[in-house]
Amino acid sequence: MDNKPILVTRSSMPPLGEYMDEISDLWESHWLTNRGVKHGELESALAGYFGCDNVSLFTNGHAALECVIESMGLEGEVVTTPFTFASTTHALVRKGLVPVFADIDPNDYTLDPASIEAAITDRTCAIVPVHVYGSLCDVEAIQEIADRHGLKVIYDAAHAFGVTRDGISAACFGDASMFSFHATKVFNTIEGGAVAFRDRSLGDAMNAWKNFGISSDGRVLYSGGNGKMNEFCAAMGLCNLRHVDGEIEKRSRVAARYDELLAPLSSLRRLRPQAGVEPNYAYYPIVVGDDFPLSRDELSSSLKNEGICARKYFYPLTSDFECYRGRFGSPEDTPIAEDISRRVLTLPIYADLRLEDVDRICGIILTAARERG
Ligand code: T4K
Repeated sequence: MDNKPILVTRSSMPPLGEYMDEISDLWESHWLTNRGVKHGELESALAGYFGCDNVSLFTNGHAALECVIESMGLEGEVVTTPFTFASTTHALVRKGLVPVFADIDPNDYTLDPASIEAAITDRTCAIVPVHVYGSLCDVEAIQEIADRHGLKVIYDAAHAFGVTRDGISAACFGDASMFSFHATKVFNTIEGGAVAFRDRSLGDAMNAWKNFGISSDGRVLYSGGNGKMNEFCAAMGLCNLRHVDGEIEKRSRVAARYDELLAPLSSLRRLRPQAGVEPNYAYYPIVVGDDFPLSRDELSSSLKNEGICARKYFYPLTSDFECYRGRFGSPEDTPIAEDISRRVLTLPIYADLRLEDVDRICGIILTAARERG
């Protein structure tokens, strides 16, 4: 067994020949971007995969999130989670909205509906929950709250590609869902993202926004940006989409091995299955309990010393970022999120991670616990 460093994830890539075949016609057409053929094919293929009517592609997930927020014309406060990647909070602030942080559920780390309800004021215009690690939010409770208060729901579904509940894709909940197709995600287009959305008219606004605000009849309607996915990224997506279910299946075997080997360590909390949810095994988070002999940071260092790059996704809370400190409440306002972010470590997981490497990672954790315990 070699002891090469193992990073937290590794991009899935199609066979090289398949990608070469997919891009070869670009050398005929010389059409490289601006809603090309591959772009159209990928939008249709994703709508089919998600089982939803409307999908709009973007250069990346963050641009997609900013665009859908702006296209909905939101103003005021948005109830959201601080337990997320920087992008979620940044998108709200950059669009002139005020994030109001609600707390998370200690079991699946998604927004707690009761905490959402408590954060709503007469200035609230929307809820932006995150399907963290691919765990689905309580979509029914959130929709019920949104309907009662007349709020939009935009899911940050960056982690939730391929996740279904009772056979329904994560893409089908709320008014819109943003997906990231970054290289580190379960499904990637190198860089890329998409919005799946309910109201077809939102598509016209988003299409204009991502092309400098220019509408299909040539009028300039918005001070838009440039968020167009290019043909090489769309081609990567077409190839990766053919393999993504197999990649998720391989990830499930990696997760099952972690589950088996870490089960004796009751002080390391693992993700629990959610009723009716088919997960995508995007991340493998463990939450280090008080009764574990090492702290989260000590465990992270023990792994790093052996070349294993686990990551503290998501620490610190976005409410504790230097650029936001004191502006939108404080981490103490969301004590569960604060506690989890200080204890969580995401272990390496990707489709081609060898089971013997999982054995090695778990061996390091078990040895560290035994030596300290
Ligand atoms: N909302 C949420 C909840 C998100 O998690 C994200 C992105 C977004 C929104 C925004 O979506 P995008 O605009 O990115 O589409 C990474 C990703 O850059 C970021 O996309 C992702 N979330 C975040 C959770 O993770 P870093 O700074 O941790 O990435 P980095 O460069 O350290 O890479 C992590 C590991 O991935 C490396 O150790 C090795 C592997 N890797 C990385 C790259 C760049 C590869 O195997 N291939 C690669 O090309 O942020």
